[in-house]
Amino acid sequence: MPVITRSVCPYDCPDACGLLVTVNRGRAVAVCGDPDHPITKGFLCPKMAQYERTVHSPRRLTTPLRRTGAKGSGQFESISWDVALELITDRWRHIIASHGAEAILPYSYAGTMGLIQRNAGHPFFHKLGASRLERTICSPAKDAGWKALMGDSPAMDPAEISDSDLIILWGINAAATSIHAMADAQKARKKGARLYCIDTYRTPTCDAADEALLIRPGSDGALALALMHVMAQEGLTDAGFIADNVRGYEKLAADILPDYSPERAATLCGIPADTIRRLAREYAAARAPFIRLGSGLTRYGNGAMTVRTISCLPAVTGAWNRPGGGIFLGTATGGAFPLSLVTREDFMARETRPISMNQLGAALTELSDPPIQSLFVYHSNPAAIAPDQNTVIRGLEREDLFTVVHERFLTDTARYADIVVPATSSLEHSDLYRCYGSYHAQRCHAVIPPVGEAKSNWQLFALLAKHMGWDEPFFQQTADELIEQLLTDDSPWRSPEVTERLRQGEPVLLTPPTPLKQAWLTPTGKIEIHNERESEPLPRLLPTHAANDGYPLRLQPAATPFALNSSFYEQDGLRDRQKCMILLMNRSDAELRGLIDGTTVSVENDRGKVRFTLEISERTAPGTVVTEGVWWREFIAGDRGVNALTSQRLTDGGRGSTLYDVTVEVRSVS
Ligand SMILES: Nc1nc2c(c(=O)[nH]1)N[C@H]1C(S)=C(S)[C@@H](COP(=O)(O)OP(=O)(O)OC[C@H]3O[C@@H](n4cnc5c(=O)[nH]c(N)nc54)[C@H](O)[C@@H]3O)O[C@H]1N2
Ligand SMILES: Nc1nc2c(c(=O)[nH]1)N[C@H]1C(S)=C(S)[C@@H](COP(=O)(O)OP(=O)(O)OC[C@H]3O[C@@H](n4cnc5c(=O)[nH]c(N)nc54)[C@H](O)[C@@H]3O)O[C@H]1N2
Ligand code: SF4
Ligand SMILES: [Mo]
Repeated sequence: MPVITRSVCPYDCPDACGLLVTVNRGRAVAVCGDPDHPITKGFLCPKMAQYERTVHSPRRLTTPLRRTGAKGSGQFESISWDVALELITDRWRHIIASHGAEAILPYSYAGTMGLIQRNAGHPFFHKLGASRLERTICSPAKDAGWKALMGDSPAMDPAEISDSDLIILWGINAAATSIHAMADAQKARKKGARLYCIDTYRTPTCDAADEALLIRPGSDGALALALMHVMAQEGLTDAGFIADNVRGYEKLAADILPDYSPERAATLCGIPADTIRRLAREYAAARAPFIRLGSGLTRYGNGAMTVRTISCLPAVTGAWNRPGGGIFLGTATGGAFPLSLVTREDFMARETRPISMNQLGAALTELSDPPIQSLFVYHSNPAAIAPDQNTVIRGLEREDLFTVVHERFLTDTARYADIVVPATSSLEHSDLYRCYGSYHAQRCHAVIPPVGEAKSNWQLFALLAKHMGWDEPFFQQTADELIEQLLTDDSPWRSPEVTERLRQGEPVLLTPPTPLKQAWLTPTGKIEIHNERESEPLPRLLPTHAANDGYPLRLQPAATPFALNSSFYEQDGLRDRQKCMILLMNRSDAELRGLIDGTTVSVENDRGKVRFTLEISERTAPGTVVTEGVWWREFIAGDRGVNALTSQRLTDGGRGSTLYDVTVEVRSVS
């Protein structure tokens, strides 16, 4: 008899949806959205609607593998777990003896977001004394920009969007990346809210908005400053709110805003001056304007400053004071569970060397003292997702580099491994999930047995600890025991009743201990538009990195609704919906270069050359080309993906990635 069990979507998405999984004879046969989950409300994105096809994909890795061909060739033989663990730990003992443990680099990110499995390697590598990875590919510039203005103030409740009368989806492709936020925005729109979308190309989110503004990549700071310029000039700011809550607005108005007239901003950001004026007046006149800020605009050399500048808007208009008004970047629920019980920084004998995950290429090819001798990758696919793919691959090809990959599939990265070990999917292990799009949390158990000989991240590190000869009881615990420790601790975020419901596997709402939108947790207690602790004390437009690279077209390596970064390419149906690795280009740019729709083109810059199929499209503005998705190499025409064009340069705050800060030239391939 089929049984239906609750689970949680493990992927790096703001929603952490509640799942109902139908299991028959140890196999997941259907997956649907939990109608009782307050965010999911019974509907899933197209990626997860057939999750069973990922879980039981014929491409799943089922045994440990040892490389038999050249690095990257994908030739392997099956070996036992015992042999794999011995090979790994033997080699590490030699490396530690000759180079020290910092010659070992763990690389992990967000294949699974569960608190136990995601962080399972931390205690192991802390005790080993390995180099430490700065896990900064995604949102640190967002955090840095927010912090510079708002300090530790918590995010507003995103559900307030339903009270808003003017919504701006800014640098977020919510129709693809935050489908439940998109649904909420549409519901508010039906109630009368006006919906704007500000993006660099016409996404499905733009199509669903009342008005879409297409902006030049990396120039949103100019738009935000010009909006404030108009508000200042026309007396549209909220002087009372500013006097009580804001520090340094007068300095901004005197020293910076005069430089950003709508006319000047129009030349910088490409949005007409009249449109800027109209938006400024509408925004200021709205009762409760709500901005949902995405990550697109943060991935530039000026990303943190852009976030900080846009986040000034609800402060100068006093939008924070009204239900539905404010800006939402994402929730931070780190305090809800004592995560240090999992990550165990105290296992580190001393602070070890930090290495940016955005600069893996440089780490593998340039670092000395000690050079990286072993790379251990788990729940990440750096050969595909990390910037500057050519340098990353040059590193992975090093004969003297001992690479181990723990994976569900033979990814681009796994193809370069010396040893591959099979990983469970989320339906095969326990975990505890919180999310960054709302204040929900949920715990789940395995609903099916492991596929083949797959082991969870937690089990893998327990086994590695055993093979290292470590006998601490910590590494002998099960994931369930560790989850129970996270739940046992009292926390102001959850009452005993909420904790009990979590234990039972129900989705619950966590309660942030500080009241939202009421107290500004900055050193001065005010929103700090002027912040002298920053190297730039006031918001202003900073340049992007690629502005001076000397290539004429801006490249946007954007998200697709049918994959999540490089995940989900194992599902044939989802891949078919993306067709192939496409480059969207405006007709005028194509004509200028004599490029023909449907043909193969080469996209080039100093870092690489990548082949795409050209699609001439009015979805992109002249000067900007777009590709969606992070394809696996086995499914593309050339031998490099989009990240052969992106760079290892970092953001202005938070040392984040600058994946959108890219310029290129495009040629036909004859
Ligand atoms: N379907 C799907 N869902 C996903 C993902 C996925 O790959 N696919 N990825 C997940 C992850 S890890 C993350 S971090 C989130 C990211 O989700 P989002 O926050 O939506 O971020 P992006 O999709 O990177 O970028 C959003 C939009 O910003 C635009 N953009 C780029 N540069 C600029 C700019 O300078 N100004 C403005 N205004 N817009 C700009 C891009 O064209 C894009 O349409 O989504 C998560 N959800
Ligand atoms: N061009 C371009 N590059 C990008 C982006 C982009 O939009 N465009 N987005 C960037 C962003 S925002 C992010 S967050 C990063 C994401 O980069 P990653 O975190 O590397 O994300 P994925 O590409 O989803 O790869 C995750 C891998 O983990 C594996 N996995 C899943 N569950 C488990 C598990 O339980 N255990 C183990 N061991 N493995 C598991 C999956 O099979 C998958 O291969 O990519 C970045 N790179
Ligand atoms: S990827 Fe996001 S929208 Fe899709 S099921 Fe998972 S949490 Fe929900
Ligand atoms: Mo991300």
